[in-house]
Amino acid sequence: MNAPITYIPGFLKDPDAVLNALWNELAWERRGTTPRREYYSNEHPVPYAYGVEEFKREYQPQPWHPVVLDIKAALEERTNTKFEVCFLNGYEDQRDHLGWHGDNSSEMDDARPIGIVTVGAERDIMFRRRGDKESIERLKLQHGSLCLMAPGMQDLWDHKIPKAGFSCGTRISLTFRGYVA
Ligand SMILES: O=C(O)CCC(=O)C(=O)O
Repeated sequence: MNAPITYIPGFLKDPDAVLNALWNELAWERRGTTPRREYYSNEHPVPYAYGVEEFKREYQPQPWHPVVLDIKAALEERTNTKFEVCFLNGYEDQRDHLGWHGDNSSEMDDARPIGIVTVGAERDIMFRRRGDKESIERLKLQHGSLCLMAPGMQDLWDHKIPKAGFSCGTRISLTFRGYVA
């Protein structure tokens, strides 16, 4: 793997409980034709915007779920890094997905890593250097795992969660990011 990531299987102690609590208890939003559910929390009371012009989307911060706060604390201890933002994606089945993008909006701190915690169905994540459509790398994100994307990576690399080529159940990703106030 050339992409600057660190993969840590078994990061969560009880991933089944996390999946059940978050799938059932969060006020998820599924917007229009967006092929997944979304939920955004930020310690700062500011909206998060991404995309441009007619593709621009804005999210108002939602209350922190205690389970998300516990995972945030464990991640901060493990990485010795503070994270102010968690963006959650809920994939209902194999059809839900997320296209190529970098998490490079200006309010997200590129000097800190981004942590993706996964619960539920095992799905692939793909990485490619921006502008290089040939050299795609894939990794399976297992139930309870952590994938750390290195500082600076979002300026050079894109990632995506493709549709799964097999039928599968629900998956949630929790993406922890640093916020530049
Ligand atoms: O679902 C995932 O694992 C990836 C999430 C992601 O790329 C994002 O929230 O920007």
